[in-house]
Amino acid sequence: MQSTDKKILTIQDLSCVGQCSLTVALPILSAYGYETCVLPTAVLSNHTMFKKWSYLDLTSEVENIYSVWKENGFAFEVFLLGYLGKQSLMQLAERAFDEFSAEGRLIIIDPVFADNGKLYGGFDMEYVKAMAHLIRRADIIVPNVTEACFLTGTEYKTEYGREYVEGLLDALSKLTGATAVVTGVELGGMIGEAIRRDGKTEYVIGEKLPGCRHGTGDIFASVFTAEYLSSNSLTAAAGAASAFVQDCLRQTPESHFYGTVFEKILRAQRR
Ligand code: PXL
Repeated sequence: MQSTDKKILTIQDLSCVGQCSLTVALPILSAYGYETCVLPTAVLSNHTMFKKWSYLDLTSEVENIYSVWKENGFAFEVFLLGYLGKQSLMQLAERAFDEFSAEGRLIIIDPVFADNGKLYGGFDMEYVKAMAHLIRRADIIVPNVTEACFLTGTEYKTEYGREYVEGLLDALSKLTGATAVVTGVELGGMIGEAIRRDGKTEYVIGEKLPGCRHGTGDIFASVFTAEYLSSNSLTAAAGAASAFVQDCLRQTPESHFYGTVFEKILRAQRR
């Protein structure tokens, strides 16, 4: 099977405005040539970094969707999880792994609940605990440093060295056998990923651009997934995804405060 013959199911929210979750994953994975199926966990007016948002939880509809999927016999080779929003959806995600997996399936989980040392609006430690349980089902996890700290009960720091990062990776590997790709690792004025697979650590570190923008984690996870499926190399996929995010940040004007402009970079790749 060619990598682009793999069918991806991405499970995350649909934020109508804000360039995150499904409105990022769907165009990116599709542009890379993957048939991308979606399971929306919730519909929000916009993401939760705006002052206000509406929220429609889709837990009950997911049950309906699953029963029809069963009848239609659907199965997916790849699962990419992002923002789930509620613990009930974690249980439903586990059911999707059990009921709709094709042979050789791969599970990539981006825990999506915190950044910059803080939980996103609407999350609490119960959710974090449940996510620490869910990630044991993953093949690859892509938490940022804040999420890795919450998941492992490690103190969040803004200044640290490799020892601290190694400690985080050790703690993650006690929670899950998954390969860990920790994003937003800052070392010596640079930024990138720390990757732990089978006890070995690798770093993919590059230039740190000024400012920080919403949605970069979702862009990273989508590009990383697509690149990993085609290259089978964690470091190549992390490097390509970081470079993509950096290109997006360079295209994002100061005035575009609520998200990251990724569309122009996707379009440029087509030329
Ligand atoms: O980008 C992560 C994300 C996804 N979905 C929703 C969010 C956030 C981050 O705040 O609010 C709804």
